[in-house]
Amino acid sequence: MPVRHRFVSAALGGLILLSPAAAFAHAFLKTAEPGVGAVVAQAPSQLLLTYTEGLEVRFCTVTVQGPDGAAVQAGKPQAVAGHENEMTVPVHITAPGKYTVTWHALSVDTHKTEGRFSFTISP
Ligand SMILES: [Cu+2]
Repeated sequence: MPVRHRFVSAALGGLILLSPAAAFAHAFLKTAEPGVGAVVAQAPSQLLLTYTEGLEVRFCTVTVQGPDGAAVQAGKPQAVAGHENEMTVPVHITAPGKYTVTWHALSVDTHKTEGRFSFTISP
């Protein structure tokens, strides 16, 4: 799928951006740990984000906002060896509450996407 998408992009250039089919080939969030909307008992030491397409991790950014609205200490996204659709982000979470993750991704076909989700650490 990603290979075919790259071929089509190369062939059609910017026109592919206008095609609804292209939307499926961009890097959208597929799953996350902690999960989207999940309530978990244990504060994670890292987030794992899995996308629908391969990522250029060094050009991806992830920020996390804590229950008080303050920024949570989060490290740079890290590539996951052998899983080009995934990245991990070290986080320092010390309190229960609702956390909001905002991500900007650059996929291997150079398309940018962004999104946001929340999870909750139960008291
Ligand atoms: Cu794309």
